[in-house]
Amino acid sequence: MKCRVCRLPAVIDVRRHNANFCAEHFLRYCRQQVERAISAFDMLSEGERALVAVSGGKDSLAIWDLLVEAGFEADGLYVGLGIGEYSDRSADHARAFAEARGLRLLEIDLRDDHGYDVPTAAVATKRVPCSACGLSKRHVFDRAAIDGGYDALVTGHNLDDEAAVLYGNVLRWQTDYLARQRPVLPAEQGFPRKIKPLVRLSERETAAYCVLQGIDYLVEECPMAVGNKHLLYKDALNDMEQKSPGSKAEFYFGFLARAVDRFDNPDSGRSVLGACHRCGSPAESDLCAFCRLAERSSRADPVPVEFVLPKARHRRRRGERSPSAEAGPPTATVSPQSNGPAT
Ligand code: Q46
Ligand code: ZN
Ligand code: ZN
Repeated sequence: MKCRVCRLPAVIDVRRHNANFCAEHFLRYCRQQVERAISAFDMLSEGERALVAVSGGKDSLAIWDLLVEAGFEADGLYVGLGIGEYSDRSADHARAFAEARGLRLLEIDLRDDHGYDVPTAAVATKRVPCSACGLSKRHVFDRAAIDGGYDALVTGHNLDDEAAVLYGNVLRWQTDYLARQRPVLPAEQGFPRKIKPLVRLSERETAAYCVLQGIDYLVEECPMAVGNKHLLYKDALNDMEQKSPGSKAEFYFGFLARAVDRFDNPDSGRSVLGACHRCGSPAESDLCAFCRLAERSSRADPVPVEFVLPKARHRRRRGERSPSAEAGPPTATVSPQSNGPAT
């Protein structure tokens, strides 16, 4: 197996491009894919400041690294979710990455700063943990990007994430979600611009990028992710990709090129929003959804993470594999591992 560019021994194959790369040219390929995404979708311009939502996993650390390498001013934001030891370990990886590179990492802790954590919110509001978590993260990231005067909020969603979300939205014909499933959402009504510069790279490629760049990311998945539908969709798409390389990219980029605009519906856009009386964020009523969740959850007794994990424990006891297993390691020489969804 030889590198497509220099003919030296390759360390990774990228089947959807029918290409193999040595370490140097694979890293160059990753940088080019990110630059192409940024310019093709007008994500970020020279001199603009970005805030990267950092989880300590491969995608968020890879995109932070790639943006800084590309010359952008990019700070990180880590949100402590209170998901037991998993959160402690993710914070360690995010901090170590920032410290080693002299980058600025902002930190917000749901328990310290808002009086609750994800397991407690899930029980107090009778939501599934990922729903309570997603709502919290979206609010905290949006708020921090606006308050910090950043030009864009960056998330580490990769091609696998976007194809899986698209698959789920199509399965249920969630037309409102389909209309908003774009790699860049402009700033509007008190929300920051949101960009996903990793959409041209697969999960396996961002993991390989980290391995080759010496980025020590958290491999472990969030314990709440086990059994969630996003991972099932990823599994289904991985099966297809293995038999027909390039399917995921065709599915996702074909949607962006030929279908997403068809879901535009002026009546289904965000209604004109007022401001939350408590935090000032855009809201449909007196309190925004986050403040309602925070108010209920901060009044509840703290719930240990184990309490909201029965399904995951049950699956592990039965010896089932995690649905996030990837389509196979890149090569014998680079063996990055998978972890949970982006950010
Ligand atoms: S949403 Fe769900 Fe993730 Fe939050 S609870 Fe874990 S798996 S971290 S991206
Ligand atoms: Zn090469
Ligand atoms: Zn609010």
